[in-house]
Amino acid sequence: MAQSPLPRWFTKPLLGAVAAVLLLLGGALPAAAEFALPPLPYAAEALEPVIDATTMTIHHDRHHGAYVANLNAQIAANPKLATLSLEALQGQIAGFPVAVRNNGGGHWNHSQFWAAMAPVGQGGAPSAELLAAIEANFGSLEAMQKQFNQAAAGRFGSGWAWLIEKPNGSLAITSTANQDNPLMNLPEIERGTPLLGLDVWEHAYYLKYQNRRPDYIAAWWELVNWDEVNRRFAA
Ligand code: MN3
Repeated sequence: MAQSPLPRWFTKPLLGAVAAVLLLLGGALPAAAEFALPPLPYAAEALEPVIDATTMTIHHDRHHGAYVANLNAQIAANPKLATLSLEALQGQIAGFPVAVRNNGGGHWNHSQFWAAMAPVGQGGAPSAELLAAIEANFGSLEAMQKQFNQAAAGRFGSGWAWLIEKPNGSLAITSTANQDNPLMNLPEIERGTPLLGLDVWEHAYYLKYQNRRPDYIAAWWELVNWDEVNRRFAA
C-alpha cells in the first residue's frame, strides 16, 4: 500500500480546513443568479411631505426586501428562475407557482415604483411625444390622471394602478390585484408595457393617510418622475 507523503494527522485536518473555508465562502457569497434589492435612488426622507420617511424605510427595506428574499427562496424548487431576468420572468409567470407570482411581481413592481418617483419639483414634465400620445388617447393630461385616479381608488383591497402602452401602441389605464402587473402572461391581465405604476396597498400610505387613499393618490402626482416615464415611453 502506497504511503501518503504527509502523515494522516496533518492531511485530514488540512482537508477539513479547506472544506470549511469553501463552505464559508459559499454561504457568504450569494449565487450570481440571485435577485437583489435595489437601493432607493434617493434618501428615505426625500419624498416628504407626500410620503414620510418611516413609510419609505419600512416599505423598501421590509416589504420589498421580503419579496426579494422570498423570491430567492423559490429558486431551489424552481431552478429556471435562475436563468431569467426579473423582467423576462413577468412574461412567463403563468408557468410558475403562486409564490413566484406574488414575490416576483412584488420585486418588479416595487423596483419600477421607486424609479418612477422623485422629490417634489424634481420630476420634470411629460415629453412632447408622451404628451401628444396622452392627449390622443385620453383628450388631456388631466383626463388621463382622472382615469388613473379612479382606477387606483377603485382597486378593491390591495393592488396597483397603471398607465400602460398596449401592444397596438395605444395608451390605457388599467389596474391589477395583489402584486400582479401588466407584463404578466395571465388571462385576467390587460397586458402592455407599464409606463407608470402606483402602489395602493395600505402599507404604501397608511401611516400618513390612514383610510384616505384618494388623498394619497392625489398628492402622489407631485412625486411622479416624468423623466423616467418619458424614458420608458421612448424605449
Ligand atoms: Mn408596496
